[in-house]
Amino acid sequence: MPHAQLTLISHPLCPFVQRAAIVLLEKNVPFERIDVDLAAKPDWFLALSPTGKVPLLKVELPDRAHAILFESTAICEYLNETQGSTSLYSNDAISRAQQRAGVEFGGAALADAWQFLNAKDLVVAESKKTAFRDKLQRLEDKLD
Ligand SMILES: N[C@@H](CCC(=O)N[C@@H](CS)C(=O)NCC(=O)O)C(=O)O
Repeated sequence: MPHAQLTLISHPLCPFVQRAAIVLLEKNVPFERIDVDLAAKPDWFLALSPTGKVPLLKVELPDRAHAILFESTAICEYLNETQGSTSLYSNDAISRAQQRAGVEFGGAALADAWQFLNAKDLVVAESKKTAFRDKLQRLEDKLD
């Protein structure tokens, strides 16, 4: 497969961006990172992002037009499939399903945390805080 040039369009505090960055770093893949001010989204970013959210991954391949990927899970799956020969998922189908469920659960927890931190009113803040705490408790229980 030809070598892709990768650009991660990011925000320094976004946990969903961190997911993609972790996969890139784990796989030792060089990439460029561009941080966007989400409080004043630039026009070029709004033109690229179907949801107005980060992360985006720009994939430039020599033999085709560049692609813009969005949604951290899809970006991580793409990176896992295309970068290096070792998958970050288990070879065992049951474990793999459990890992994917963990990714889904983690996404919901990260969304609660982000919405809590960015809540504009107390009611939302309290409800997101409770939801985030509940999910952390489920993780604690699992660790026990
Ligand atoms: N489901 C998305 C969530 C991404 C997300 O919520 N990103 C936040 C920052 S952490 C964002 O860009 N928010 C900007 C906005 O909602 O306007 C993913 O997994 O990529």
